[in-house]
Amino acid sequence: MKLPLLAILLTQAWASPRAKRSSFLWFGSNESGAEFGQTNIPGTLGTDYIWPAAADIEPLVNAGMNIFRVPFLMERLVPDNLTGAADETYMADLKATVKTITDYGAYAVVDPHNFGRYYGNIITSTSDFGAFWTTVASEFTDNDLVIFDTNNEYHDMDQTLVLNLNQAAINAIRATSATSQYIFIEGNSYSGAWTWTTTNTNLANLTDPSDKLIYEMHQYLDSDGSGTSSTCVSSTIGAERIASATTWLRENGKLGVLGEFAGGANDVCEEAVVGMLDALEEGSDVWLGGMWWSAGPWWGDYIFSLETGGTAYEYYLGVLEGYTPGAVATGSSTSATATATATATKTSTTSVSTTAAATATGTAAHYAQCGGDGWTGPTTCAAGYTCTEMNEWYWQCL
Ligand SMILES: *[C@@H]1O[C@H](CO)[C@@H](O)[C@H](O)[C@H]1NC(C)=O
Ligand SMILES: *[C@@H]1O[C@H](CO)[C@@H](O)[C@H](O)[C@H]1NC(C)=O
Ligand SMILES: CC(=O)N[C@H]1CO[C@H](CO)[C@@H](O)[C@@H]1O
Repeated sequence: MKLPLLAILLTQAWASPRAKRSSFLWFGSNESGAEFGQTNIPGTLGTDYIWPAAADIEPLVNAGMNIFRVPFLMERLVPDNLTGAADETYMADLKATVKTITDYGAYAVVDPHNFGRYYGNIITSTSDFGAFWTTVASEFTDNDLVIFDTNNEYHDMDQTLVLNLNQAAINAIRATSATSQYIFIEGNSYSGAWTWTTTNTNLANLTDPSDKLIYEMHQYLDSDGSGTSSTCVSSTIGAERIASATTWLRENGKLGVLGEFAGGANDVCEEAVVGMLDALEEGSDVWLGGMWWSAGPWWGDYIFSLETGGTAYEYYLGVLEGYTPGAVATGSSTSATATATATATKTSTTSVSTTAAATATGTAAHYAQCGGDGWTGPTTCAAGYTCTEMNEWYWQCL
């Protein structure tokens, strides 16, 4: 689809190197914990795994983030078999975590972090997979801020099976009354953006009666693209690795989201991350946003931790803030400004309670979202600003 004229004009108006205003619908982070302890299933809450709490999420909401991906394990949710009943405690905790996120007015991505496998075996039964999704989607039918992510990072699987599993999930979700929520599709080969066009082109054939499919791709910037090293290939590798996927989305009339990305805390990676996010924004006719990998309470000194005080929180939060929906930020950030911004955010007195209240009932502030498909927040703008369509998913107060 084409960028509306207004968006083009605004993009140009803001294209000075010193300032930019994000046109993303979504920008946020993964929130890890419930998928931890994969060698101990079901394992014990608090020992093997943990759910992210409001205290983990709130600093990122205050930084402007509005989407959080919640990984969990299918084996813990439906321990007996894919068609079986949910474990009541794990399901209740998943629902509580989702509610914590959506009560902030943010989107919660429900992410079975299973790589297309169940108890280590590739899932081959599309009807069983559909049954699993019936169980999950039935719990979230009345919350428009929930997004269903069919599965994390299919890999080394038959390509037609990946297509069929995704379609079975879509069909099952829509057969419940969950017809208004977005569904995130993932592909084979770890859903990599850089290999999408050589691997996942058949997924263009997926269909959704509600027409709310988003192609979720992942991209890391180390040499093997695995996200296991803090060394990036080059300062331009980010933009390079997503370029062919951008073209694919456009040529096929699809929309995408970068569901996982990260880079190490160093200059080369920072430039590569900024270059990738700028390229995504330039492609915001097809890219709706991104999610950092990852925040969560148990990351410790993990190279990409976006948990308060973590490596990426200190180094990258100031950079990432510039890409939150409606944000106006200086074009370049350093670790020093990131830390300063993070500190200011933490000690801010007008924090989340204000944000949440405004989202539920009040007026939207200058640059805030005020409409678009699936939007349930305020649609009137603060005095002096007009709710303006950026695209069908995103209206904002200008
Ligand atoms: C699946 O698990 C449920 C209990 O959750 C049980 O009632 C059912 O018989 C199981 N089905 C199969 C095929 O094992
Ligand atoms: C989509 O499906 C059609 C009809 O089955 C098929 O001809 C086409 O090759 C498929 N497209 C892709 C990209 O696989
Ligand atoms: C890059 C990265 O951190 N990937 C992680 C994705 O999630 C799984 C499960 O938590 C981890 O095993 C990977 O290391």
